[in-house]
Amino acid sequence: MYASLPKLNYSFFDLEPHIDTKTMQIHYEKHHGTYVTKLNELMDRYSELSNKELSFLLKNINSLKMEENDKVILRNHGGGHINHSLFFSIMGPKKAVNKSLEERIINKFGSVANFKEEFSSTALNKFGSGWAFLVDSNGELKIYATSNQDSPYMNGDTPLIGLDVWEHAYYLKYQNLRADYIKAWFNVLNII
Ligand code: MN3
Repeated sequence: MYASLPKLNYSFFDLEPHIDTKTMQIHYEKHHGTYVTKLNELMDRYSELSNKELSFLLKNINSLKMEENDKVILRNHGGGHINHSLFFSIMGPKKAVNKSLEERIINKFGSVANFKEEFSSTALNKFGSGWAFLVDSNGELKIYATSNQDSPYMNGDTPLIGLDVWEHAYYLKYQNLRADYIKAWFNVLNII
């Protein structure tokens, strides 16, 4: 099996009241679970690529020896797996601050508050389903949004913080109020 659902370091209810238990459970077991299943089904047919890291496959997606419609599966489900693995790993009920990342953020954006403002605005203004990311782009920090499950690795960048703004990430609790979800999410983002 190429990929597996990474174990969470916390329980589904641990992010209450900011992220509700039901959303966490469905998001992790059903949504992330499906990305893993579909990615594995794909990679079963490309065993010659199964010794490569997923980040490598996404970065080199255009030059892979793979059918075009299978590249779409890799982009959507491989992207889905790698994006959600990051998303679930940077949240938690207790702070576990990454000091070096925080220092880089302050150097780049002036303060953590400034970073949050710019990141929130990017997440809020992403039209439709997608993600807001903080990435390392050749040593420089950048914030941008991607559509669907597109991964920053496809741009040659390394994602450091990712916020899922698909409606499945917040609709049960926040309905159409994406801004409220984004604001609440910073309470459970635990690495800064
Ligand atoms: Mn999601």
